[in-house]
Formats: sequence, C-alpha cells, structure tokens
Amino acid sequence: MTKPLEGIKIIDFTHVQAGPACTQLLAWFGADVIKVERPGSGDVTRNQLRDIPDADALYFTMLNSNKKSLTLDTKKPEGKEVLEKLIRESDVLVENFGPGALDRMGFSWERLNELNPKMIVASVKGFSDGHHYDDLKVYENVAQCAGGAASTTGFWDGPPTISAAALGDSNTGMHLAIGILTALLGRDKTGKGQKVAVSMQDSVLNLCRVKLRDQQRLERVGYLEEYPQYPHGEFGDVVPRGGNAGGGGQPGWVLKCKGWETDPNAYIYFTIQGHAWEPICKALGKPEWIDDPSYKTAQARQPHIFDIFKTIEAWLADKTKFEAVDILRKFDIPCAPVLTMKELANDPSLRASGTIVEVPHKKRGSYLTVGSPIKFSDMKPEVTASPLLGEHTEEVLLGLGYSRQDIFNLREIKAV
Ligand code: CAO
Repeated sequence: MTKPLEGIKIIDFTHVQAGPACTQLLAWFGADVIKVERPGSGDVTRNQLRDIPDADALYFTMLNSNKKSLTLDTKKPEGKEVLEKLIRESDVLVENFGPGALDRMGFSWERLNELNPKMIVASVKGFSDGHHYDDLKVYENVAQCAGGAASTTGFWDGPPTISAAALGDSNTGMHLAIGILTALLGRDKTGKGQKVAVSMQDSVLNLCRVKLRDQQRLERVGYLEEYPQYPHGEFGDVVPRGGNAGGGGQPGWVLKCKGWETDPNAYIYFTIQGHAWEPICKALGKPEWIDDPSYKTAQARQPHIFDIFKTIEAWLADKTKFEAVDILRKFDIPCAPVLTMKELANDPSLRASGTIVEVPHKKRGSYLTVGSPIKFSDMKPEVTASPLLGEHTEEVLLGLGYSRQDIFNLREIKAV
C-alpha cells in the first residue's frame, strides 16, 4: 500500500521527545526519516532508564520507530560535507537542539535555505524567537509551568501540578507535524521551502485556551460558577486550580467505586450531563430530585454538587468501575473507568485498532508501543522497530553516492 508521505525525505536532527514524536508520526505515514546521531552515543534516550542492560531503552524505541539511523559528527568538516549533500536532496529538516546550536554548527536558516531553497526547516524550542526567555533550554515540565498548565492543574490546597500527559513534548511535536505538512502543501503552490517554528510554551498554552477563557470571565464577573470554589469558597484574581472539576458546562468529578480502599484506581469519571439528570436520579433512587427546583438545573445543583457526588458514590460502593460504566452507559451518561497503564496495555480494543502495538526489535525482543492515534480509511500505519545506532549509515551514504571505500575511510561516522 503506498503511503501519502512516501517520497518525502526528512533529516531528523531531533532528540529526547518533542522532535522525535513529530518525525515518528511522519515516518508512520510514509516519509523516509533519517535520524542523524552523534557517533558512539546517539540520542541520549537510547541510554536513559534502560530496563535491559545492552539494549536501547524503551524511551528511545517508543519515539523512534519506522526511522533510519545515520551516525555522523556534524561538527567536523567532512561530517558537514555529508550533511550538506543530504540537505541538497531532502524535503524537510527537523531539529530540537538547544537555542543557537544549529547556527553554531554552521547551519543557520539562511545557509540551509541557500543549500536547498525548497527545504522546509522545522524547529522546536522552549520559547518562541524573540521571547524574553528565548535563550532557555526547556524540558517537559518547564514548558507545562511556562504554558499555564501547572498553575491550573491540581487541587486548590496543593501546589501547582504537572500532568503525566506530555503536553510540552509530544504535544509540541504534533503541532510541529501540522506545521510541516502545511508548509509542504504551501511548497506545492510556491515551489519554496520555509522555516516552521513551534515553541513548547505556545503549544501548552494552545491546549490551555479554556483557562485563558476563564481568566477573562473571572475578571469580568469575579467568580467561575463551574469551579468547586463556587459558591462557598473564595476567588482571587487568577484562575484557581479546580481539582477534578469538569471545566465546561457539565459538572463532573472522579468518584470512588467498589474496592477504592485498596485499589488506587478503583474510580470512574462521572459527568452530570443536563439531559441525563432524570435517568441519573432514577438510577440513584432519588426520583424526588428530578423536579426539585434546588436540583433541576446545573446552576441550581452547583451549591450541593459535592452532596450529589457523595450520593453517587454511595450508589457506586457495591459496583466495580467497569460494572458502573456498563450501567451508566445505558443512560447516555458520559463516563469512563480510570484506566491504568496495565489495563490499557492489555485492552483488546486498543490492540485491535492498532493503538497499542507489539513491535519486534533486533536486540530487545518485542516491545509495546503506542501506534498511530490517527486512523485512515485507505491506510493502516504499520509500526516497525526503531533503528539501532548507525544501522543505516552505509545505506544512506551509498545513496548519496559514496563508495564502500569512501565510507570505510570516513572517520566522522565512527565513535572516536
Ligand atoms: N554531531 C556533532 N554534534 C552534535 C550532533 C552531531 N550529530 N548532534 C548534536 N550535536 C551537538 C549540537 O551541535 C550541540 O552542541 P553545542 O551546544 O556545542 O553547540 C549539542 O550537541 C546539543 O546541545 P543541546 O543544547 O541540544 O543538548 P542538551 O542536552 O544540552 O539540551 C535540551 C537538551 C532538550 C534541553 C535542548 O536540546 C533544548 O532545549 N531543546 C529545545 C527544546 C526541546 O526540544 N526540549 C524538549 C526535549 S524533550 O523533553
């Protein structure tokens, strides 16, 4: 089956998570992604948090599937020469080095554009160009703090909290992938490449836009009616942390189910959707709430929302999270069990859809990874193993016109 990005050649100058997540996605969709790595060590994640002593760590394998690996010291003159050849025949270069690293290596945007005016140069940085923090190196949690996620996540009586979801890293990579695909479409019209830049701060903030909505509402009316602080607590002048509140027009909370005393994940998320109020009352054995003016509307329920949640928890006490959801789904109530990584890894539906896949690997044996979350009617992205360090060095150099003897003599592809 031909894939839409077949024929698109990408120089993958990325490391850790934000950049690799982007290029992995493009590789799934058919792009020829060549990861350029420092000889001897490669991407730092090959060695981070290893679970098997001599094999690439899962951190690496789960972010670099479907790619090729070329080892090359791009700071040495002959290494630069190889890279220049590759640049001349590639469509995209993606990088997420610290600020200024690519310029210091001698590959500024101007130079890249001179070498290949059709090439798209895509970068991830912590902060956008010209930002007063644009010299900072940034990792995931730094971005979550800088992008507004941390100040609005967690409980009001605790500190700002980091999400386990990679809002700073993989999320930024997904934004960059959209930028690259847009620039490729633009190039079809203009024949010209361009620079695509995404900052981690901006990408986090983009996902926190409803919190900026709330900041403006708070400034106008002084309170936020869907937050747990309303109506009994106090509001200051910034959006507070709302615990597990719904955040939209539908109040919701994480509620205890049977076994919560010993199982830290015996919970469901329960949403009180307006149209489902009557069936909820019936299911809970509280038919008197259906027409009671103090319960009938979302606004009327808010002052007693935690009493309502307590009543629901009493109903849930003899039901597992799965049993509860099986009952509630019949009432059209948006809800889900709180699923653990173990449950997700073994979920038959996720296996069948290709969202959780098992990939054979030369050194590790097989490993589990998350496959494409994007599904197509005419293509099933197939996940293949991440490359060993330098696995494709010879193949890539032969493709650039080097002879086997040249390759043998080239010191810049070897560890010193
Ligand atoms: N050959 C020779 N040198 C190479 C090379 C190669 N193939 N590949 C990389 N290098 C060099 C770079 O030229 C750079 O050297 P200089 O700093 O001397 O110019 C160096 O290796 C990489 O530096 P770095 O700043 O990217 O790496 P770091 O480990 O110090 O910082 C990180 C890591 C992630 C904080 C930083 O890269 C960064 O801020 N990136 C942008 C934001 C980002 O993507 N963060 C998310 C990472 S995922 O959590």
